[in-house]
Amino acid sequence: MIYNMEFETLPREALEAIQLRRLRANVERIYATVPFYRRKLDEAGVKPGDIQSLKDLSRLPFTTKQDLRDNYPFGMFAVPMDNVVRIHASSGTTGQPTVVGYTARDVATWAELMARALSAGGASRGDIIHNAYGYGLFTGGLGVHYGAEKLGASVIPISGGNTKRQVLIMRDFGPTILTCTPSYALHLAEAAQEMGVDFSALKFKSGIFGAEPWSETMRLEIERILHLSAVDIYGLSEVIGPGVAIECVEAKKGLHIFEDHFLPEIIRPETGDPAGPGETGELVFTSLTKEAFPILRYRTRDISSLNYAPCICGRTMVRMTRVSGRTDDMLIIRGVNVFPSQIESVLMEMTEVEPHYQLVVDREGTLDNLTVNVEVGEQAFSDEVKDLLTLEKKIAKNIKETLGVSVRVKLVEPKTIARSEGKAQRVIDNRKI
Ligand code: DLL
Repeated sequence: MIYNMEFETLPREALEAIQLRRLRANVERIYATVPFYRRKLDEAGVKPGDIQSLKDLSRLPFTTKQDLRDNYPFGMFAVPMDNVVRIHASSGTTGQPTVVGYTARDVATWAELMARALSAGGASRGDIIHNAYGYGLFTGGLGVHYGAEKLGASVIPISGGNTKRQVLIMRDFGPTILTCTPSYALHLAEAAQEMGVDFSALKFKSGIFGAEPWSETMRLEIERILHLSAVDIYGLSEVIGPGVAIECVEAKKGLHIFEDHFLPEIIRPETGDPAGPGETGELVFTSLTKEAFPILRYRTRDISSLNYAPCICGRTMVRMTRVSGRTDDMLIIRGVNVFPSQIESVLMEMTEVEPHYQLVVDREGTLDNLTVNVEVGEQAFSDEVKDLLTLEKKIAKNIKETLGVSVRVKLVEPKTIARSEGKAQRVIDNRKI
């Protein structure tokens, strides 16, 4: 269902008029309030008044993660701390976390966008949402929570972890919508099976999964195992958190971006030039309405493309293709560019393996080697060694044929790859150590 009929179905012309008005006001305000941006705009020789059309967006300088780090923690806030009611931060596995703030109005905007998102994903009043995204500095838990309440659904604020208890609550409370990372969804299903709780007997209709890359074949696998309709939700702390874009449950063909609040672009990552229509490149966002932490042309490093074709669901908002990976996730194995999600696609097409895998990159001399560790079921593992070797060869051959890269494949025992409660760690890079 469309939560905000007026905005989500705006004709493009009307939408662009709103975007331009908001963009101009935003740049004006940012220039006046954030010294960092004022300096950047001055250096680029652009004045807020120069923004006359949406095309002028490309005159503005980019903002990078490094800029956020340089201004750690609150240097890019555009309002006094008195007006900041919430602070979140990205997990920051490498280096400093990036810190973002929200005014009361930002929290309300975010709740509205998450209500739209949950609604697009199949939720409505009367649904019970089992929210297993982590609560805390991570934006997933609280983002979904506020959206669920705004929608009028009942939210179970279970957060991540304590997996067995989650299964009991799913059995007893009868939630109808599951929200968590796709990798945690699989972990929950596995725990349920061990506890004798049958997912097909639970009441889930939809799962709203995101915060990490997952492939189309992984979607099918999750839908089969969890007996629900799985949709992809995208977002990032720097832009607002979850609720930047979501697939509609009707089409599941690309994620509608809430363009009345965020202006998307695709650029060529090497040059920063705008990509052509439909071309795949790096996603860049400019916030249009955020008060505490507005952002201009933020380079997400996420790889996607934009599709302006109409969607069967009736929403007019542009769709981004699922994020296949990040520019900094790309592995270069003997000259071949490889994204973990491409390996995942090949693995998930094979019925012999389980949806649990990890990639290990090692350097031997000057060569980088990729080892794909993937689990097989109990049955396969008890087969003869020669059968396992044959399967390893078959997987390596499929990867070679699809991606053009030679990898080592190692079948591992069931449940030996670490399960995640949040974002899965798919790649172990031993080259950095
Ligand atoms: O992961 C926000 C979020 C929470 C999104 C819950 C969806 C659901 P960060 O921790 O700042 O925010 O991480 C943002 O995660 O730049 C992408 O690289 C990745 N990411 C998020 N959603 C998806 C997705 C949250 N659906 C970073 N597919 C982003 C692929 C995703 N990658």
